[in-house]
Amino acid sequence: MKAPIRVAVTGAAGNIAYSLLWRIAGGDCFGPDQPVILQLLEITAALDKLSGVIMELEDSALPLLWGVVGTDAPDVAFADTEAVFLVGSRPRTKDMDRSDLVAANGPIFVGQGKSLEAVARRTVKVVTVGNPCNTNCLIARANAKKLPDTAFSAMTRLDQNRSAAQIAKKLGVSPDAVHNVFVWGNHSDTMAPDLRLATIAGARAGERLEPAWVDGDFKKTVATRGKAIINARGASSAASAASAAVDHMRDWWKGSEGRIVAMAIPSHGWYGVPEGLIFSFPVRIDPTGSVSVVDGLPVDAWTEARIKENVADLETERNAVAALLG
Ligand code: NAX
Repeated sequence: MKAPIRVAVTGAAGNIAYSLLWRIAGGDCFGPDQPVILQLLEITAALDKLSGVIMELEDSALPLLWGVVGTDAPDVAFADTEAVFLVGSRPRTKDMDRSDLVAANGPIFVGQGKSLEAVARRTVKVVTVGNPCNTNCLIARANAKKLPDTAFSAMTRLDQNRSAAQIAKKLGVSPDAVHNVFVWGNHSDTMAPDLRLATIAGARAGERLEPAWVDGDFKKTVATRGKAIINARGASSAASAASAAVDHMRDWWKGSEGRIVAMAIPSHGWYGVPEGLIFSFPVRIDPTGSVSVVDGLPVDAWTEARIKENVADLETERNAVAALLG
């Protein structure tokens, strides 16, 4: 057994965490030989509920779970952490639009960014899940200037997984056989799935998919899936979001084994995306956790329009939170 690592999860009494914590403590993220100490952050009003979650974690007798800390203090939750899942924030409800969500959740990430800078490991990997996740990540990153850009990411893996799952269902193959699907941009209904490099069991996916289906049902289903789940369940995606967060962090921790995956990271100007915006790009991750954007892909007219649309939306969100960017 390795020495344990400290992993923080915020919003730990919430719906996504109720699935995510067991996946992390079960070894799905960091491997079957990597013990973890979970450091769980909640608002003060939810600490009672969190204590129930902690009792359940203990009762699960998970061999890799070497300790659990529950707290309402970010400096305790993030102390010495090597991996952080920023999940805590208010989910969008039927009556909220995106600007309501930006206003409600942005301030949370100022304090959490400062705390990460103060107490997390310098090599920490932070994935932002709480929505609007790209802009929340931007706020956290801006308030933790002493940490490198490479510490920060936002999750578009659920959009990637939804895309792969739709293709697998259409063709009657395992989702595992669908590789190199990625998405561009913002985790919102403007995000753009890109299938041009997709393969199915090693063969080009494009040859097996009708363009009319890709441009019609496929893109519409993936773009509106979050809303469809809210309408059906009366609550936003939880177990699938937890699963995507596990996939995101596992690939970041161990490498993507040559596969292209989607990750929203601070732009260094790739594909004309302004410096610093947290934008989902196609990336490969090596076994040391180093993320490389797959640069130089041809950009067709549809993709160019989607990149511009997502940049415009993210710039609007950035302007709306300008006061929070330090
Ligand atoms: P829940 O409302 O079930 O849980 C959120 C938890 O966060 C609550 O327990 C709340 O007390 C806690 N919280 C609020 N402010 C906090 C703070 N300052 N510090 C620590 N904890 C805090 O929501 P859940 O369904 O778990 O969703 C969490 C977030 O994920 C939402 O913003 C949601 O919109 C977002 N999602 C992101 C997805 C993505 O693909 N990036 C998909 C799923 C989901 O929509």
